[in-house]
Amino acid sequence: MSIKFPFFKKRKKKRNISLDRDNMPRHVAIIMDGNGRWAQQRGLPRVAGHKEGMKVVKDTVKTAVKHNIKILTLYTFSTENWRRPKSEVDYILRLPKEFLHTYLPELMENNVRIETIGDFNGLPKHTKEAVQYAKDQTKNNNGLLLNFALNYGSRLEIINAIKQINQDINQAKLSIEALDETLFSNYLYTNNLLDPDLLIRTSGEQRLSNFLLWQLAYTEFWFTDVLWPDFKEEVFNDALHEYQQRKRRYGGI
Ligand code: V0D
Repeated sequence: MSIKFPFFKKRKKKRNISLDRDNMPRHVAIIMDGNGRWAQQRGLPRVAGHKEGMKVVKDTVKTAVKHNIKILTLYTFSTENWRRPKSEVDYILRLPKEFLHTYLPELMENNVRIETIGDFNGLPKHTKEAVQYAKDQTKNNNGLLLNFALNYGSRLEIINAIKQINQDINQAKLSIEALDETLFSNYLYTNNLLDPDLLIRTSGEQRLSNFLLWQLAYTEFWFTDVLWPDFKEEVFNDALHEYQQRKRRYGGI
């Protein structure tokens, strides 16, 4: 017979969710929203939230490595973000260098490869140099692909694909009859990446904000009110658990 001690019971039930290692999403994409709000709630400047969010990026990468996720795509800077106050934009565009200065050795140890999608050439020189260095250093790693969407916008990505396709047709490198979904995908920044299995957006907003419009056609979406700086491992695990539940349900039909 078991005796219960209700007074000793923790009020908050400890989450003990089990994850199926064989049923992980291969590619997870995240819109890391709520950094500015997190800071403002604490009476801190918005940039303090971005800095805290950067640390959470590192923790999230570690969790992804642990779960053997193949690709993690993070929406770090959208083409719309240029409209923010210049001081905030300047601060954000220095974060890659700071991040890599602190964490590149750890990323190397974890066999992480860094890549980017977006208009890389539209970034300031100092940002490009820091990120290019990390790409070069990690190019032979074959663990997690850590894919930063930097100066990324999905509609522009699609328009650029169309322009490139048109050019290839004019130069007789491609015939319009050959154009299908697979071929079109190859003209996007994400060519040779498989589409995301799971999209996460933090901070309560439930929209795509010009992120991976083509690539998310069949992706599971998961939204949380948690602000990005509070996106701890347990929250990520909740998302992965929910993903696995949905997959199981479909599998049953
Ligand atoms: C600010 C929350 C890491 C979102 C995370 C330039 C907004 C912190 C990087 C990073 C940003 C990018 C490339 C790279 C290594 C690190 C980063 C930006 C913003 C935009 F190779 N965090 N982070 N980049 N934030």
